[in-house]
Amino acid sequence: MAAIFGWDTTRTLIMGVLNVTPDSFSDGGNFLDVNTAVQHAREMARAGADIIDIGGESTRPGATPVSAEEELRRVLPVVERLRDLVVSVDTTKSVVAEQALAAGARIVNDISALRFDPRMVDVVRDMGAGVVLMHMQGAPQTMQQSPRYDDVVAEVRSFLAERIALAVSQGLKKSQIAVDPGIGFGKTVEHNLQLLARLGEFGSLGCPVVVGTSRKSFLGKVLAATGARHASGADARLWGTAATVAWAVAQGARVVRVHDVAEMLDVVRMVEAIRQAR
Ligand code: HH2
Repeated sequence: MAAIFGWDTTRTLIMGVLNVTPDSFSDGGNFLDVNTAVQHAREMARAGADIIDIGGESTRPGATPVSAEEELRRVLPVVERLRDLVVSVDTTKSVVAEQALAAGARIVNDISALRFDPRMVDVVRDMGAGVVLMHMQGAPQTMQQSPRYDDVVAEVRSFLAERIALAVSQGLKKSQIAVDPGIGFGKTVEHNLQLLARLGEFGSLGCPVVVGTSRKSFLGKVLAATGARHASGADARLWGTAATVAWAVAQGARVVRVHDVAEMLDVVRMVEAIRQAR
């Protein structure tokens, strides 16, 4: 049986998104209050989320960076109240990761793949946490200005292979690591589509693949270009998300990071049922 962050499962795991930020692109401002955030996390868990991914800094293109103090102020009180759930902390700062892990989080979701903070690898190793290594070209402030690749799939794949090797050379076990192609992080619509189309090529990295397409802007752009009925509304992002989640699971994604947990759970379980019948 294949392992994800050290736990044995053949199921695809659902990572429910909880942004305790004022400015995240889809749920910004909704969960700044601790009680509201905790309640939403519990609703996602009841709806079927295996992991609750808590972020205190928006990574949307052009977002304002926040200090470690502010990120901790947003994230810690929520993590502390969810000790009974599996929590990942979406951060690039080692001090935030360290304190969140001490407060009960079990996974670090690092969109910089351990690059932005040299101490992050030590924290993950010393605290025995799981870690998601995600690809991003550039930094959130500038990443969408003119993303460029010769072969996006080959370049993202070789970046992730290097980051896995670095992490292992610093003492992490491969079983602690998952990888993520970073949909929307320094990528055009076409780059995102190519990464999804060839997602199966990431399987040979030997780590579970995480995919986050949920409600991202490329969905609306693709649908608008086809003249689809819901192209510019929230529905486009929901049904577009469903299509990409189904595709990603069929191509071997082991974890899907989503906002709409109940809906995407149905999508994931349906794809798994079809796969089992094969
Ligand atoms: N996407 C976002 C944030 N963190 N982490 C991983 N591993 N993969 C992703 O695709 C990913 C991520 C962006 O989405 P969201 O958290 O909804 O928005 P914001 O960054 O504005 O808070």
